[in-house]
Amino acid sequence: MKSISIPDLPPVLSAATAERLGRGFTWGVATSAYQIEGAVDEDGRGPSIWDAFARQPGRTVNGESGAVACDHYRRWRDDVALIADLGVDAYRFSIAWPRVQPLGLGAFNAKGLDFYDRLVDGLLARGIAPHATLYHWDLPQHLQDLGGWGNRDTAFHFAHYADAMARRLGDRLASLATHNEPWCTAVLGHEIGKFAPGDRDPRLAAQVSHHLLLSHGLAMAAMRAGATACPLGIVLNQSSVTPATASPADQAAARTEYARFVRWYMDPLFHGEYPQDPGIARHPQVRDGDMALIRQPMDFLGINYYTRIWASRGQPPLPAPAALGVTDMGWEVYPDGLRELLVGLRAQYPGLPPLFITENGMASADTLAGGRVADRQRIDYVRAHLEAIAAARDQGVDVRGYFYWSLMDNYEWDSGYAKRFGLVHVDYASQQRTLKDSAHWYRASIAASREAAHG
Ligand code: IFM
Repeated sequence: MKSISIPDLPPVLSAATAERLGRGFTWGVATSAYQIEGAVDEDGRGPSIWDAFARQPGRTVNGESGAVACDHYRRWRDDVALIADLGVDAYRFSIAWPRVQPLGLGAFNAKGLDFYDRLVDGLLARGIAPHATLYHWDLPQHLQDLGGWGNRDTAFHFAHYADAMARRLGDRLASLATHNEPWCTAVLGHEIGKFAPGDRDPRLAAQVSHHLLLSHGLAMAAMRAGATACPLGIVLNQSSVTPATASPADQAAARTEYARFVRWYMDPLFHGEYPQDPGIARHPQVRDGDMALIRQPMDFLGINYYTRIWASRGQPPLPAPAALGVTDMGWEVYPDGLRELLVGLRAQYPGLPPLFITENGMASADTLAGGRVADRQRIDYVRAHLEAIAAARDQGVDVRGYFYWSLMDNYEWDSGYAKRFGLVHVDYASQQRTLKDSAHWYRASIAASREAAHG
């Protein structure tokens, strides 16, 4: 990768912030399988719910799918070199379940398994720690045909798949997470219909959320029984919640939103029960023993944070004042929400395992001009969120690392390819990768931070 010097690159992360992040802080970048791999019909991969969903008219912008995406399945060697060039410690990726077990049950696919073996070995050969996630939304279509996450059996199939992957890769992984953002699977996929499989059924969504948590518990039990060597955990998307006004009604709305978004997953995982909130009407069917299975010791918790939630009752939430602007997704930039969230979690869940910010980043309408992408807003965004993490650490929160979302521009689900989250720009016609200014800044900041922390 050609390194160019950027004349007016903003100053790197301050030495003071780097010292507060600590010596062993993990610097990483993240992606997921369906968003980058492409090659959906190659080497025996089975169809996933996202292949089917993207084919339905009107579901995604311009009908775009992950069929080609960043062609990472074929270009993975170059992409590993790109990751190494950024100077990060770690890379977070997901395993495509339908690539390694095309039907989601029964036979595994040797070529799919070999792909992840090669990827993990390639990362290790360059000194990059591989952090894998087992489920980042690409359910094998065959399981969907059998009822998907609405069918309790899917949780047991997932545990079997998890156990197989842990046996295959666990000796070389730096961590293994069961799910990425189960709230998105349950709510966006089954209540709002924005994501695959596109259902609009709140009762089903509540049951799906329970089956996802159950599948996490079953998978953890299976992987522990198999003496998996690497740390095990889960990745949740979370936000702080701000009431639109100080009125009791808005305060109550904020409590309900927090219960729906954060506590709905955290309480079962750490307290063994679902939250009771007057604003939550639907509860899933839970069988004896389920909650004990869900509540199991974890070695780490991954948190994905992008923005805060505004809550109000009776009228639509106020538009956020957005002092620091909004991203190309229309999401308010609010770094202090990350600090607030983390400090709250520490108080509410004693015994929390070490935390990693497994995703944080922003989409911007980046353009490549003269070999350069000047994405100053992204640099400001990352810096501010790293400072928020340092502030949370000052308040006693054990945050051990940060993964920028995303390594490179990729398929942003129903938004297609228009939303660019990457540190690296991708020209989809040529598959040319170009480091944005933020990538140069991230690399320089990591180097400076290591020096400061060790100094
Ligand atoms: O691209 C997604 C990712 O797949 C999950 N977390 C949020 C990102 C940005 O929307």
